[in-house]
Amino acid sequence: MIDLREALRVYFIMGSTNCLKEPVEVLNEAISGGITLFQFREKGERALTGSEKYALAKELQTLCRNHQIPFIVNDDIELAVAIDADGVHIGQEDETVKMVREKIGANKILGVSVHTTEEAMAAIQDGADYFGIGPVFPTKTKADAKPSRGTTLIEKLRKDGCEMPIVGIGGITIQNARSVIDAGADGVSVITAISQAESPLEAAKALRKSVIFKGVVN
Ligand code: 3NM
Repeated sequence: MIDLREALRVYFIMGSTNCLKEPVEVLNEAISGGITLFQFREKGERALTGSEKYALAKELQTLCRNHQIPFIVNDDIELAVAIDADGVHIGQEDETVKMVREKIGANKILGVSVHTTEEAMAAIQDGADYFGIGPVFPTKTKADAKPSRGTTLIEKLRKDGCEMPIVGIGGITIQNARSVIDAGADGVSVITAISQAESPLEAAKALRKSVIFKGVVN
């Protein structure tokens, strides 16, 4: 069994539409730079579908397996089950948490995006393993992202005694990542900070350093 809190530390999300070069190359660099988990999120204009999406998922999953990096699929439960992914991540608009848990079984990781305390409580009841909370900072990557609200919900949940593993998401960069951890998150999830970097390898390295090395408080 993996240590989920550890695996969530440097959480990289990507699909073909986010990449400036070949997705497999970007992910390979990100892994070399020290990401701890990968989510395949094939969305947006010109996103792959059908057999092309399946083939890319398999290729990226193989790369993750070779490096013992957990591989999670965004939204597409059928794909996750078909390729035996390590888990899925869903939003509030997708199938209910309960239904997804039933479909994937007890052993896969189930991440859920939550925006309120109520959503968080319901997700715990229904079998979530971790929360994605965002957007912490403004982001251009998700067209329908809600207004950014900083780390207020992360702080509130921790203050209320919630021990669920949490990752912050949305507009997170090497510069601001530490503030998300300091607010109580276990990790940061990023798309742009790594996938659009000139060097995804150096970006992943720097992000890992800012998240994992403690004591560098400005
Ligand atoms: N979900 P970037 S924000 C996929 O708020 C996603 O739930 C969000 O991309 C949420 O790191 C977001 O480029 C986009 O800002 C994150």
